[in-house]
Amino acid sequence: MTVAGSDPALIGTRGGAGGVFVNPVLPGLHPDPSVCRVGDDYYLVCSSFEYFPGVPIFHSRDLVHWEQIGNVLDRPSQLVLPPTTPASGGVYAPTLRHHDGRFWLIVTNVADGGGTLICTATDPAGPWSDPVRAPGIAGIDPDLVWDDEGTCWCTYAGIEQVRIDPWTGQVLGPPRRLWSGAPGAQAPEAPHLYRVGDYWYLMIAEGGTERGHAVSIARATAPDGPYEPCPDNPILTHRGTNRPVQNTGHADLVEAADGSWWMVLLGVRPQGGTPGWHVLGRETFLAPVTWVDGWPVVGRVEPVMPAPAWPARPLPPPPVRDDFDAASLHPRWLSVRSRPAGDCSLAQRPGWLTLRARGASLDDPDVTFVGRRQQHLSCRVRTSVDPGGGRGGLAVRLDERHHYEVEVGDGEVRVVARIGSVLATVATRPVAAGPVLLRVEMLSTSSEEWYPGKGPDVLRFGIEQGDGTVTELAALDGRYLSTEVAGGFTGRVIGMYAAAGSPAFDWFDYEPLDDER
Ligand code: 6LW
Repeated sequence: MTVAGSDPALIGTRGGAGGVFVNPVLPGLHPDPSVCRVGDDYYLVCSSFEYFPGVPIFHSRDLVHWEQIGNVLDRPSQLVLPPTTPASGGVYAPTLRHHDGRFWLIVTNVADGGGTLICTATDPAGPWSDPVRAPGIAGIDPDLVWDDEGTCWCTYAGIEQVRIDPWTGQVLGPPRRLWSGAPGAQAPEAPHLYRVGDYWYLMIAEGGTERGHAVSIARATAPDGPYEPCPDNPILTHRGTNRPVQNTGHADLVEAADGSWWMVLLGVRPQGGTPGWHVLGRETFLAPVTWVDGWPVVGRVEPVMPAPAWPARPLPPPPVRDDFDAASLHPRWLSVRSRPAGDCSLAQRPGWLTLRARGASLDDPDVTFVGRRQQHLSCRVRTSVDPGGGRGGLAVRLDERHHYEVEVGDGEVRVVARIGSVLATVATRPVAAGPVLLRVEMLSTSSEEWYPGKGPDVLRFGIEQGDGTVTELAALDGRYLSTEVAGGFTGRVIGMYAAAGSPAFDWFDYEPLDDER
């Protein structure tokens, strides 16, 4: 399969040689990107919702290839997501900035006991400080910027603004409404404020994060306005088009070391027939920006785009297998809401990941789960699980109400589908005691298979014998694990879970099957 609208000969170059790069630059559930530059290094953060740890942080030397260097909120003193946190609640839309020799991150935790949090670090890989709270910020999507006098301005969804002391979280005056984008447009949000030349630019998202999503901008000669809208707003939207990337919005700007400007933004890749289903969540895309008459101009956001002028800095592909031989989990691994140390152990059985059950299934907001984002439209995931006297397996999760899993326990393997209020065991088969190799393949709909009602992909669940023989147990339509069906702001996360006792996992393979990388 090829990326729609792209030249297959260029696929896989990801910048440099062919003079192009491949979008999304951060595939899978990586929405609401915020980016900053320090010298020749770029850093980027995303929303993380009900998953722990929170706010993944990435490093790049070329804006195209990104390596995860940690998570900003990686310990309970920084982030508590109680079981009352709904799916797609939790951690929304951070802003990352570098000021006066240190990194600053401001973010909203919409969970009970959360609020606006500000953390700081000298090393972006961490440790990050425990957060200070900013109860005077009355909206999501907070941004921080400093003026020449050193005053820090916080601008948030609405669009409102207040001066703030970022060290204490105290606001230093009443909030002021700045500008709300196109009259009548829904959800003016995601503000970022930049000083460029003589102007302050206020860039926002509007129209909602679905197909109507857009980016608009206004400018003023002072950070608190008055703001004059760009005559060409919205400066970016894919609404009403048939382009492969949709929902483009929630953007941030960065000036590269060579003086060129770039936008990072969220977008989705709907698959299948009509109305199109996106299953990987909202992903991070990159687009060049030019300045014309004092306003930024962004073209179409395409799957393959002309690369930046500087040499590409590709990264080695991540290993297919995690053997669970390290002392701690890689930062890419996510748990649902919390990860109590005793419930997730690499030491209990060395070389294995042992999970101790809390909730009895993926329906439970408190389930013990360790997973990673699905990042490719087509991929294969395998794990070897020894259920011991318990129960556990391999799940593809959208939220508590939308998940498929293949589970082992009580002498059998079963495939279970939860779609809203419907719960069905779709296949069962006896298995001997001891480790069982579980697998799921996600296969994206190809253009030959397309018809108007065709789903985005098929999920094939099975078990594998030692000799590689595969027994397929069930093939399920992927549309029910899409954002268009489940609702919310996230995408698929695939992982291991415990439903009873303490199942142990020897390894976990994630193998891309897309041609594009
Ligand atoms: C985020 C808002 C948005 O706070 O979605 O697309 C919300 N934009 O700005 C959650 O990601």
